[in-house]
Amino acid sequence: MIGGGGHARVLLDMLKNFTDYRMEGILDPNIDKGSMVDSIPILGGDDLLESFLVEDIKAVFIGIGSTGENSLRTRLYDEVAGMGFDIPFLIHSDAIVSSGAVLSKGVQVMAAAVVHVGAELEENCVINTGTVVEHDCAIGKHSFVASGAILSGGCEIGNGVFIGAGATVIQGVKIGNGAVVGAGAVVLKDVADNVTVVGVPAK
Ligand code: JB2
Repeated sequence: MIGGGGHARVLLDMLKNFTDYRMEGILDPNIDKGSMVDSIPILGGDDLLESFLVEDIKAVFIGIGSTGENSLRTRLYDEVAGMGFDIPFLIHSDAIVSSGAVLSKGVQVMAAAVVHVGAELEENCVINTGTVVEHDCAIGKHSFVASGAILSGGCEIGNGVFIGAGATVIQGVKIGNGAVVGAGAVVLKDVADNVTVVGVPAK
């Protein structure tokens, strides 16, 4: 696990239900080596990744969340993927994901989220707790959809987008690369690249 903060703890909790992985440890340069996070040991910093390549560690999870700024989780994902590790997608056992949705490497779908038919989730995007991704939405790589957001049918969300908790995006809206939607916003119109919108209706 990369990172030992809040998002990582939610992932560790989720992974307890999986029988196909045994969690070896956490890499976090800011937590004392040898200490424990929810019974999982801190092994050290990211410099250890190189040594894992020759051991029998096949899969790495990016346990870095976002509160509006996706650059850390994007950089770490690209580094880990570039080294050749598998970064499997994860679906919480209490999420609902249509068999007609397409999930790429590194995608995380958290508890009580719903992802409907035709949705396409690109690499390393996170669909956080209780979010609804309606039919035929496309979500670009490294984007983070915070808890309780609703993306109505056919929305197109770019790369590296942050959508805040409880935001609503109405059907067919396009949100550009790097845009930020504030918590609770109601987005009725397209949002350009790298623009932040807040409020109801969002501006
Ligand atoms: O370069 C790094 C690095 N930089 C910071 N490599 C590794 N391996 N880890 C790094 N970190 C670590 O990420 C920090 O030392 C820290 O322990 C962790 C981030 O934890 P934090 O709890 O601050 O944020 P988070 O991204 O896990 O969770 C945020 O986003 C979630 C979606 C929080 O605000 C949560 O409340 C929120 N639910």
